[in-house]
Amino acid sequence: MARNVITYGTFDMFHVGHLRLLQRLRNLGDRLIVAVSTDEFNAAKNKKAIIPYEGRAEIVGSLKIVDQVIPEHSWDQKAADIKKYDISVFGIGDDWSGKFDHLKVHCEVVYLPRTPDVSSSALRRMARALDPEMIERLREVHAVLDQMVRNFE
Ligand code: C2G
Repeated sequence: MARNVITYGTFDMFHVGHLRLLQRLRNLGDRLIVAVSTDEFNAAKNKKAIIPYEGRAEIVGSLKIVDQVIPEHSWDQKAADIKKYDISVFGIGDDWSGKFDHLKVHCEVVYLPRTPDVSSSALRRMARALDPEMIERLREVHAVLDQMVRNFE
């Protein structure tokens, strides 16, 4: 019987932390299903991804270690997904440690160590800082501060 593994996430600005997690999860079974958070669900998570759902799903789905991508619409779909896709293992990073123990009645639940020093939120901050409009605004602020200093001299 195939051991199907499932995980859930936003996977914005796909990076090596996401990749290593998916690789470790894939090695726990024969098939890996990834539920990618929709943009609407991200709003419920108070997350604003830089990359829209379609792009995030396409990137995750392009990985040879990922057998199927489904949308994650809500917090409450996991139990139904586990039944629908005949899941043996639910896995996620240990920033969620303990949060999904209620799924243990349906399947194994594993929390895997996150990859340190990389995060989508840091990449989002960098992307925003490099945004040309932001740089223009910073230039204007700098000019005003410069003028203020000159006024005091
Ligand atoms: N991750 C990781 N190492 C990092 C960053 C992320 O192992 N440096 C893992 C997270 O622990 C998570 C997965 O990569 O298991 C996806 O991370 P996010 O996109 O931040 O997922 P999140 O927004 O936490 O969504 O219902 C569950 C939620 O949808 C999880």
